[in-house]
Amino acid sequence: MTDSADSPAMIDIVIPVYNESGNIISVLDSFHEHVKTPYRVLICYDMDEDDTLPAVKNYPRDKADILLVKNLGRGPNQAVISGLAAARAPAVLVHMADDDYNAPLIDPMHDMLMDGRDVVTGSRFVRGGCYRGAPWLKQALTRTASFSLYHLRGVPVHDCTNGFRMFSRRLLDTVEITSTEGFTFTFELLVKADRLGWRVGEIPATWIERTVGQSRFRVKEWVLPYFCWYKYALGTRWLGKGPETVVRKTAASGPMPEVTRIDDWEPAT
Ligand SMILES: Nc1nc2c(ncn2[C@@H]2O[C@H](COP(=O)(O)OP(=O)(O)O)[C@@H](O)[C@H]2O)c(=O)[nH]1
Ligand SMILES: [Mg+2]
Repeated sequence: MTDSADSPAMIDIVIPVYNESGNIISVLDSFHEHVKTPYRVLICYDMDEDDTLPAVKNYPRDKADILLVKNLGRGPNQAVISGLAAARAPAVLVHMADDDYNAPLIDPMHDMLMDGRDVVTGSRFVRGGCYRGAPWLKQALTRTASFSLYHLRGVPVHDCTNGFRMFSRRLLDTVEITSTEGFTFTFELLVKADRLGWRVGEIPATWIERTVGQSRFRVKEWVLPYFCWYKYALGTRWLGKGPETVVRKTAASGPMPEVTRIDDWEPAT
């Protein structure tokens, strides 16, 4: 375990990974090319044998400051939650390992966060955004949920479930995350920030189905956990549920994940 507090990073970029050796280098290159705000990358993996780890170990040290975060549980949601627990920067971005096209948005998202927002979401469903290549059922549910929730005044942004989202330190230090499935952490943090009465913002973003590897998204298994947060969002406006109903983090909240500096990591023998 290493202390992850001694970093000058203004943005900690949390990336859940599952065998992403074919994608991760172009993602790290995209950060190096486009992000001017000091940042650090937290690679959040499940298995010691994950092929992403040797790939990032070989990445030039002068191009990225990288920490490895071992998932406290299993699956992408817990991996991200583990990364959020290890993050220390004032702004924390969740970014997917098959996305090497949104990096130009990171500095503007950081500017929006510093301007007083607690969540800045990439939005696929606004002018300039795009959502391409997902299976039809996932597309239909995602678009319907986002469209209806915006128009029912559930949330003030047009994309409720995008994982590509930046969060403030204040929000991460305040809210207890209870989601366990899919990528519901992102829906939960959005609707809780809104219920707290804190500002959320959006920026047009792109989402394209991966071309390397297979999606691990399980639409039918995860639809109910997503629906819970849909109801929660409606409860804020329509049932008058206020900030006092948002479960707060306590000092004792959650175990800390194992964090390894990339220099200290060795492949399992
Ligand atoms: N740690 C971890 N990361 C995962 C897991 N499944 C997916 N991911 C990561 O989550 C991100 C999005 O996964 P993907 O399968 O592309 O989902 P989709 O974009 O919704 O189709 C990628 O960075 C994956 O590597 C998992 O079981 N554990
Ligand atoms: Mg994907």
